[in-house]
Amino acid sequence: MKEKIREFVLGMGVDDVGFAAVADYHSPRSPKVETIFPAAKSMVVMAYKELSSCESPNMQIAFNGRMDVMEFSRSCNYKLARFLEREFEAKAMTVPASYPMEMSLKTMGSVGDISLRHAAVTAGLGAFGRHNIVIHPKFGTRVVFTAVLTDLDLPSDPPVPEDLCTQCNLCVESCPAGALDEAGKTDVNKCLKNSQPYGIGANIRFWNKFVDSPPEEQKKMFKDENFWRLYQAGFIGFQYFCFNCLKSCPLGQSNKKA
Ligand code: B12
Repeated sequence: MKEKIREFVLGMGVDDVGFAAVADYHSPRSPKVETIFPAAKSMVVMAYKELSSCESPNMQIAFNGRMDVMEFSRSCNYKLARFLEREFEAKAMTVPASYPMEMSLKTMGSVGDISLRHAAVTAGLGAFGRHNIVIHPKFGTRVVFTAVLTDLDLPSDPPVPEDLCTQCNLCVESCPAGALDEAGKTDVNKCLKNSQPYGIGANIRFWNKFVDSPPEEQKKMFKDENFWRLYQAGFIGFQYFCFNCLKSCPLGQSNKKA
């Protein structure tokens, strides 16, 4: 069954796929899988190579590369879930690349319903690096994941045996926010402030200032590029303006065939 699923996933153009038994998935900060899908027994985790767009100093182009992967991955999630339902009469539920996500004050929008990094490690698709993201044995750090939860009883793939991170520290040194200074922990606030400058914090600051400003100042604020960028974020959704920990990692930079 795993081989049939693997063949289907790779046939869609996904770069790699792995299987994680729910019993082997441990992400202490994430919700329990049974609260999402009580009958879930396994996850099919898909890995997508990030485009070279992440190297661009032009942040529209850099983030557009991510939007392409997210759009493609959403369609692969749906196609795989339908394949499992059709071919194996399974129940299947999809896990998004990023959003939607729980937005309570407790988590502040920083905890996904399923931790795709922990799922990917369990599915043998890589190992955590010094940057706290997962390094794939072939695609290095430049990889993102989605998953499909299913009630099919599929055993986990073997874990990646070796430590893939070379501890070169380039990710730590290139983080403009110092968010990776403490090993094993990303400082979420530092990362967010720098990487999503037009997120919820900027929105609150803008509108707070707006309501306290006289009409002439308000007119000026609407002409300011800050407002135009917030406006764009309003219909695009979240946007990353930093890819440094991903693009500085030497692992996965080359697309050349061996
Ligand atoms: C919310 C979120 C964020 C938040 C908060 C991150 C966080 N600390 O969890 C912010 C905005 C800061 C963020 C930033 C980034 N993110 Co993000 N993010 C997510 C999201 C949606 C949820 C993450 C989550 O649930 N975290 C909560 C829990 C699980 O985290 P945790 O228990 O605290 O675990 C942390 C540590 O304990 C540590 N850790 C846990 N176990 C172990 C074991 C070892 C050995 C080590 C060393 C560390 C370690 O790693 C975690 C990171 O802090 C996921 C998608 C998803 N559904 O998983 C993407 C995701 C994690 N993000 C991703 C990416 C690529 C990024 C960025 C590079 C942004 C960008 N420009 O693309 C940066 C990287 C920041 C970094 N170096 O840590 C990818 C990672 C892919 C990969 N190769 O691993 C994911 C999986 C999205 C995807 N679909 O692929 N992200």
